[in-house]
Amino acid sequence: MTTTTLNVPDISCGHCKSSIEGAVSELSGVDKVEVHIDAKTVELSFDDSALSMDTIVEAIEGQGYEVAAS
Ligand SMILES: [Cu+2]
Repeated sequence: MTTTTLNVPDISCGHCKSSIEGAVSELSGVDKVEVHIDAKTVELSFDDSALSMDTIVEAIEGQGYEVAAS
């Protein structure tokens, strides 16, 4: 299991939170996804043998949010 936090500067409200959490939680291999609106971060825990970080980033970007380089 891999745990990481992504910076997503465009997160601003509950709608952002639900669209990102919804899209990422649909991916198989995701154990936990939590968007922190104030910090503009996405906290993740996932099975890295089932899922790559790129796939998660693509799911977030697919919702219209850019993931900042960490
Ligand atoms: Cu929003």
